[in-house]
Amino acid sequence: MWKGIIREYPDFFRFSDDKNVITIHEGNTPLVQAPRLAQKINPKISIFLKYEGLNPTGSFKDRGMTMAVSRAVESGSKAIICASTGNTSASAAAYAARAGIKAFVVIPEGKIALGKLAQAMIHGATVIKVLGNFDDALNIVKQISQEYPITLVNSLNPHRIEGQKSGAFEICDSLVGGPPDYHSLPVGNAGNITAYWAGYKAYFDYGKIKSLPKMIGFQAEGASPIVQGRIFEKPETIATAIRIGNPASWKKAEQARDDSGGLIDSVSDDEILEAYKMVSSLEGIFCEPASAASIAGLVKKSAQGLFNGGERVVCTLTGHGLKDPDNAIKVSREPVTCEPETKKVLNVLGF
Ligand code: AN7
Repeated sequence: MWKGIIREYPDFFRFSDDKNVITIHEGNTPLVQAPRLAQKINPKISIFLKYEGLNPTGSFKDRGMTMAVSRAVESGSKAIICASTGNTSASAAAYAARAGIKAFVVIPEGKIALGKLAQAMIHGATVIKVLGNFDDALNIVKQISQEYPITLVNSLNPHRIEGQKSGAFEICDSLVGGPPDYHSLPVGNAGNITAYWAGYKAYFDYGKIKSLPKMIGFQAEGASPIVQGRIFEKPETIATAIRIGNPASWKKAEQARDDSGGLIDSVSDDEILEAYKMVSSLEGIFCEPASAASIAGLVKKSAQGLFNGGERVVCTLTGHGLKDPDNAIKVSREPVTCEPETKKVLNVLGF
């Protein structure tokens, strides 16, 4: 049985006392080949989807949270705090519940997908909605964690990045033929692209792999500080998870991009929604809009001639589509209502 990333990768995640390990058996998510998607985007490349929506709280955040909360417990901390566009708060709330400690989460009012808010609430976190954006919330929790005995579990906490390296380990362990040529990710606070690159490099140094992928990251156009080289005071995008104007790991993401020979570009909300519908309708895999930025980016870069043919590309689908039912319903065909009669139903079916 899979025992969670800390216990599955003990060479990388060391704990002197196993009782401090707080886990909901995160990780071990499927790496699914996507031939119909590749056929549509570029038949000459192979696309694999790392379906992080299948983590315990439905996003990749659980990989970092198991580490951050375990280290917090190890150090005797009784409370954690984070700012969040939703998924970090859901994960923090769940792991705090599991650890029997308090969680305080600060979120931007009105800009959180419904499922994520429900998660933070049901796990018993104290949820504070600020009348501002994620960047405002992050500044507040940074200050509080510096002055009070509350552990910050945003990705400024280095244990978060440590744990998130495990996504790269799993890909290397399961992809036949070694690491991919390209790894595509959505970029918000820029922790995940930083963590994946660190994970690939750690596996390389450990002698587990012989090559490294190029990291390609995609921000939403209305929240693309790294692409534009300026802070966005008022970031806006339908992909609320990555509605971030001043990413905490900005410089580290640029380093991952440059060291790997990759790129960070932006995609429009329309391109994100198109990719969101494409992956769900062609592959049966439901991710949230922000996750689809990784696929929208492939569409854009493929059209611009990035690929020669034969490349293997992994896209991380960072969060589950069920987190954000409102957007799914908004972009889909309406159900048909009809009388409870076979004939009427057949009529709707076109028979
Ligand atoms: C689904 O929850 O920042 O570039 O506060 O939820 O590592 O920030 C979420 C980010 C991509 C971007 N996809 O990752 C938060 C938060 C999904 C996300 C990202 C997020 P980073």
